[in-house]
Amino acid sequence: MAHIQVDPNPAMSETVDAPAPFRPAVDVARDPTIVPRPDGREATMALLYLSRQTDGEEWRALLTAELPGLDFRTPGEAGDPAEIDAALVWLHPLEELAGYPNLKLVASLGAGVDHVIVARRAIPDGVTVTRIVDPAMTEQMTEWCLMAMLNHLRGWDAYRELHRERRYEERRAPLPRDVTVGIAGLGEMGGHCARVLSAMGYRVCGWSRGPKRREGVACFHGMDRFADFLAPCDVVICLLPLTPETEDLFNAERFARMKPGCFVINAARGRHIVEEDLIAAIDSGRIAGATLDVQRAEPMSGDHPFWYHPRIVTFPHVAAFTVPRTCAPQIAENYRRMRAGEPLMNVVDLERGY
Ligand code: NDP
Ligand code: OXD
Repeated sequence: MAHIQVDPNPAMSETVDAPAPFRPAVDVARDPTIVPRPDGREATMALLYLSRQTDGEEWRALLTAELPGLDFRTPGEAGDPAEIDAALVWLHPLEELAGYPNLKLVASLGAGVDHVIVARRAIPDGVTVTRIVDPAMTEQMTEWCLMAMLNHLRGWDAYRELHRERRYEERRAPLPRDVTVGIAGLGEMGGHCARVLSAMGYRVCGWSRGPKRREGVACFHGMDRFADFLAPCDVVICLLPLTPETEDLFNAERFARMKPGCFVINAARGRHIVEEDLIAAIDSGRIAGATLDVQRAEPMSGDHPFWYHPRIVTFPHVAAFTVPRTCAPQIAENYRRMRAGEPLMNVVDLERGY
């Protein structure tokens, strides 16, 4: 999920290097390329905040501190569409972007950009789309995946039950070296998770689109190696972007070929999994259970079977938050670069879809 207004864990600030205050080399309050407005008013360009999740005031404060003179607008302040040259977006209908003739940058406030890609037709040609890449977010994701995996491997639910029943009983847990964890997606999130799990002694394999070499990770790539990647896994963690190739990837056929007793963790997007196939695979005993941070429809309806399944735990898309404090510098820097005509960071390949 993308976005919090209040840092959920202020203690984290000690572990994240504060970037040096950003010094703009261009005056973001004025753009000499802008043609004067017909009414004679001085034209300035503005960054528009479009998110359903927060009112944007925290981003306004952080970004205007980074870029003095920045004209930051929320939808109620949008004004003349010709004055908008950048949009900061999260889970907001993006069709209106088609009406912004001078738009140059669409910055996703999340790491995932499927919410932008679905509205691609509304984004004028030549507009650059960027996403968040932030170590503070990556660390949260690895932490969440570890939590989900260890709860399963070390029998947290079973011990809770025993505790409630005041029963003092041992349950065996496998050694890390005997557990194979498969990570689908070896990018920013998956790559970090693979490194950490490998350092902890797990057997780690990873799957990506193109070939990779990662120390301590058995790397597979391409759709034709997906089954080979899955076959030995005791735990599978999905950290893929949602694209036409990765939608419905985990379906009945794939579950049937997975190692009996495999545990499924999804922290990417709900649409990677055919939900009824997952339930059937768990009910049949093939799959041990699942921890799912994401679902096909969020929030899930009240009668969604996941709520009632004893071997499925859901989370409300909270594995890794976008922390405005750690992400504002990269957004500000990209806005400055865009104004200066310099190459941007964390650019999304719209053809590839991530
Ligand atoms: P990256 O773009 O850095 O990495 C994506 C990885 O997936 C790459 O290794 C890529 O392969 C691989 N991949 C893409 N398509 C395919 C394919 N068809 N077959 C095999 N591998 C493929 O993304 P991030 O790691 O930053 O983020 C991953 C996803 O996590 C996001 O897109 C988002 O949906 C989700 N996310 C969820 C959050 C939450 O709170 N639940 C928070 C943040 C992100 P290659 O390296 O070869 O290109
Ligand atoms: C995010 C995402 O960044 O889910 O939160 O993509």
